[in-house]
Amino acid sequence: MKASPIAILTGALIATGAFVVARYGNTAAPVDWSSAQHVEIRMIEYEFVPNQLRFRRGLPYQLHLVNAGKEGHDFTAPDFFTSVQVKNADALNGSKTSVFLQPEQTTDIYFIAQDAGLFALRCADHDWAGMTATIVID
Ligand SMILES: [Cu+2]
Repeated sequence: MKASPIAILTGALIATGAFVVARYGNTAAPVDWSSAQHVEIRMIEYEFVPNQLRFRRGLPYQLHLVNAGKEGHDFTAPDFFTSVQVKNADALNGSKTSVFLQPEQTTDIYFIAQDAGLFALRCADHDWAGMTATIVID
C-alpha cells in the first residue's frame, strides 16, 4: 500500500521527536479535520459490521456510526473513549462511554487515536445476543 502524505508526515513527526506535540494537538497545533480518515461501522440485529475497527495513534478519524437495524443500538466502548481525544464529545452520552442510535439514525464521532491497545466494543442492550466487537489502536 502506498504511504499517504499523512502517514509520511506522522512518521516525520515521530522521527523528529515532535510526536508529543502532535499527540496533544488540541493545545499545541490545530488539527486538520478535513483530512480525517473516514471509517464506517453499521449496527444491525445483532452485530457490528465490521466486527473489528483498527486505528493508528496520532491520526484523526471520522467514525461514521449507522444504525441500519430496526431496534435502537448502543456503541458502548468506555475504555476506547478514554484512549482517544474526541472532538465532538457532546455526541456521546453523559458519562462519555457510549453513543446510542435510534433505528436509521447516523452519528459521526471525530477523534484522534491516542493510546495503543485492544478495546472491547459492545451494544449495552444486546451484548447478550453476541452483539460485540473489538477496536484496535496501533
Ligand atoms: Cu443493540
